[in-house]
Amino acid sequence: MKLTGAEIVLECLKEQDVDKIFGYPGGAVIPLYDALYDKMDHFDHILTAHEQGASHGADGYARSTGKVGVCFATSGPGATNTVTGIATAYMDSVPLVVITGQVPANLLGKDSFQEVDITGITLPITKHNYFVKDVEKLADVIRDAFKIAESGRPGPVLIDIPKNVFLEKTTYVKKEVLKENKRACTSSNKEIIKAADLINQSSKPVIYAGGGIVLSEAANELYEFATKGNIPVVNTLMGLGSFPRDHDLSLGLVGMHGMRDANLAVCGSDLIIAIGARFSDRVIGIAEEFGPKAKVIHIDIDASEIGKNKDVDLWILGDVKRVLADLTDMLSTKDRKEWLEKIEDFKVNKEKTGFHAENILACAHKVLGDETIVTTEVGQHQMWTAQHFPFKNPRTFISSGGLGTMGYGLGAAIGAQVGNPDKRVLHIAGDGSFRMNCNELATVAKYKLPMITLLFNNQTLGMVRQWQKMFCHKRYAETDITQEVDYMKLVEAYGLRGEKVDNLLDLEDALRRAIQSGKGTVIECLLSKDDCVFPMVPPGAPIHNIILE
Ligand SMILES: Cc1ncc(C[n+]2csc(CCOP(=O)(O)OP(=O)(O)O)c2C)c(N)n1
Repeated sequence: MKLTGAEIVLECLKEQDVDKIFGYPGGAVIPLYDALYDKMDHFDHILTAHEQGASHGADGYARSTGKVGVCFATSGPGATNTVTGIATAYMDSVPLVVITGQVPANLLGKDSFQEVDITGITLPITKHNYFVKDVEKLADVIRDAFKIAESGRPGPVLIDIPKNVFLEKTTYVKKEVLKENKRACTSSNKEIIKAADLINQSSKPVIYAGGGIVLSEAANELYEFATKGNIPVVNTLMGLGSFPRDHDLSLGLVGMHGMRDANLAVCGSDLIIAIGARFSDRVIGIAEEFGPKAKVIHIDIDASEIGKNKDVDLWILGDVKRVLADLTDMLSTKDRKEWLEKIEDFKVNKEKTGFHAENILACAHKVLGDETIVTTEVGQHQMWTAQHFPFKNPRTFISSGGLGTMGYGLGAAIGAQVGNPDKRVLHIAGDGSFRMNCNELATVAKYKLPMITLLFNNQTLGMVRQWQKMFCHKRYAETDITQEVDYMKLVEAYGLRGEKVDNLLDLEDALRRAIQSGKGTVIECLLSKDDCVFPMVPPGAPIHNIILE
């Protein structure tokens, strides 16, 4: 069967079981959209307000469903608008396939209208990228791109296709996608036996659980492993939801804004078992003081992470799901009572009163429930959410960890809602982040998405202000964003529901009304600009150096 390049792209997406595409049309991809016009019975195309929103949408879709997110953009500015989304996905190991149009081959290298070297630009922020000059190669490139995006440590792949290649014809032969194992195990049984011995001998072990557990669908295996050995679990930002926060062994977030018991458990432990985590600087502070007396076992699928940020005593390369299952079989059952009691003493139980983030999040959890998918922007609201929303399930906390992208959360929430139409999606935003990409409210309205945004309006770029307060003698340079925008009018202009609240009772009512309405709703919560996120470890300090208030 002879098809155009554009038709081949769509057939190859079908081969991969893709039915949701986030994108935005333009000159170089007009042939692709023209082919899409005939395939609307199969594909749902989500037309965002901006290509950055499309890239974050594909990312939120991927993180919440475990599938590859797909994004289309035109050449030039369309392509460059996806760059932040691609970098965000790259830093957090999210599988994306981004397809960009390029100027026709005869105009390449001439500074043609909307010509930009997007493969050059995205080289350091993609797992791999392709420039397809020959329509004969197109189908296999797309198949390979999906394989690369999903296999091993996932990541974004970009395919740049000149307009003429979309229009040229060649024979297309459908290929079945083999359901092969995407994550191979490369370490031998010897390492796993050694690791089990170390764990069985340890009296003060800690599991340092990262996003690799979520990516490998290994939450059940982690649960079996931790509970059999009675080993406490600390989570990275990306690892939240991989272990139920309401379990006695869960110590929650570790690192710069980690819980006191989580940070002190790591510092006092004799064995750190790092699973699908990368010892990020925001977690470990000073590498040598992250568990100074501890041996370290590192389990990861990506060999390049071993020893990169922290020296380790033993490593196991492979799919954490399989490694954990094997390790659990060799684990002795222990109660580790003394160690767990010691950790209990590290806890701080200080309840906040009033309309504070902690209570707002508790209220949202009470009304919306455990199954809710929560996305955040970047800043104080993000850290409060990570600290206080009791995530129980993997793929329910969606946030830009590695790149820290303000403006990520609304697009990601749209992607999560599109991928999970029957689930509740809650987007938690700071006012600064919200302003960055609130244009995507148009997308929420267009597709009638019932998602709820909690807009934490503290009239400031709170996290930066907090650093200015703590480390710059309260010299608040350019962090005030006081009363400049009437968010309720803005929300109304997009045809969505808006409510403004300043107390917990009204918030609860507003949340219930939002659910009942089934309409996209923004609830603006009025907060004090002086609220700070604690605990906090100063940047560059060891993680036992905890400021509590
Ligand atoms: C795109 C981008 N620009 C700048 C920053 C630096 N930054 C980190 S947090 C923050 C303030 C965020 O303010 P807001 O969204 O209001 O959230 P809050 O901290 O008040 O909860 C800024 C400017 C960033 N992370 N991303």
